[in-house]
Amino acid sequence: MKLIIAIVQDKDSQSLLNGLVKANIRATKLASTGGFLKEGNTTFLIGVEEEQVEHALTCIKENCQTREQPTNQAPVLGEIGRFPVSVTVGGATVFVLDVDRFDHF
Ligand code: 2BA
Repeated sequence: MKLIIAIVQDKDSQSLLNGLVKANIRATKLASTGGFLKEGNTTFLIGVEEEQVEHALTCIKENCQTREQPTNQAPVLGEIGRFPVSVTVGGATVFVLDVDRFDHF
């Protein structure tokens, strides 16, 4: 079994959840906060059998898009102070982990 951890933008979370449910893939949705932008994002925990991993990743790719987001977290420019620039966020940051043991009581 594998555990997929997917960090996505809040704007994509509902369509991803719908896509996963439609694909009969179980998931848990957690509220999270990005360390850089310090803004809300959504983390999905998705437990799947190995043969479902690619299907789940396709579902994530299809439902999550990249967006430009303004930030004032850029490096300080001398005396001018922080300068608002934009960063490209997402579609999704994904980790696929081996699961040693899975119990469902
Ligand atoms: P944030 O940490 O809020 O980062 C938002 C976006 O800011 C990132 O998008 C990236 O474009 C930019 N960014 C992040 N750190 C940066 C830095 N040190 N310098 C310049 N730009 C930086 P994504 O890469 O798509 O990441 C989206 C969210 O995924 C992140 O939100 C964070 O919550 C999570 N994430 C990304 N990489 C991660 C990792 N290696 N471990 C854990 N979480 C990660």
